Amino acid sequence: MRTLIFATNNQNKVNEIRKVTEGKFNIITLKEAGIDIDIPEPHDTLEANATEKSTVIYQLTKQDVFSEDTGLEVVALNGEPGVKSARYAGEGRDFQANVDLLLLNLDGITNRQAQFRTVVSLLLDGKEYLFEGICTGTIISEQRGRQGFGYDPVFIPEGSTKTFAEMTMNEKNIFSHRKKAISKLIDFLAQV
Ligand code: ITT
Repeated sequence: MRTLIFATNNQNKVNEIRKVTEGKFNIITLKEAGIDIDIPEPHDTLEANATEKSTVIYQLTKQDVFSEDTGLEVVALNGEPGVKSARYAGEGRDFQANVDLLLLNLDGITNRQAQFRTVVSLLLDGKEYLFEGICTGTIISEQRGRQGFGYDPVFIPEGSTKTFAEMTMNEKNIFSHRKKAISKLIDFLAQV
């Protein structure tokens, strides 16, 4: 089975992706590879940041690697927090502070449409391939549920009445942006 390094420091992402890649390919996390690095995300698109993360780790290891960058794009906020999702309320990358700021900025706004968008960057033998996954839904005005991470307690995907934070990981993966992008990666790897 093929082995890829997953260039992330977010253990929640690792857990979700391992659920769907089991038996398809092996994932080595940065921690497992002994790499302790805060990968920069300096760009203004998800695509460029995903490329940055996989490229930094490829240059270090010369091994096949993938990364992903995800943003929550809210229609009434002109696509924000978007690429700034992790640091919306500041450099502390505090999930709760980010959610609080989002709810504050949406206070009194009736259009609650939003989407999560994930861009996966795969570097295979040094060549890059990008895969996208989108999950549309709405932002509610209270927080519900304790599973998941980030903006999960305020996001209800289209087709559900539960927030992502009220779902098990398997349920979230029925709808998830990340699952959709990774499924495309899995299909691609099955062909090469
Ligand atoms: P790496 O860059 O190390 O992979 P990160 O947490 O910095 O991890 P991102 O730059 O992709 O990852 O951050 C996007 C932020 O968007 C993340 O910190 C969460 O707040 C939020 N986010 C991403 N995926 C999410 C999901 O599935 N559910 C809820 N919030 C999510």
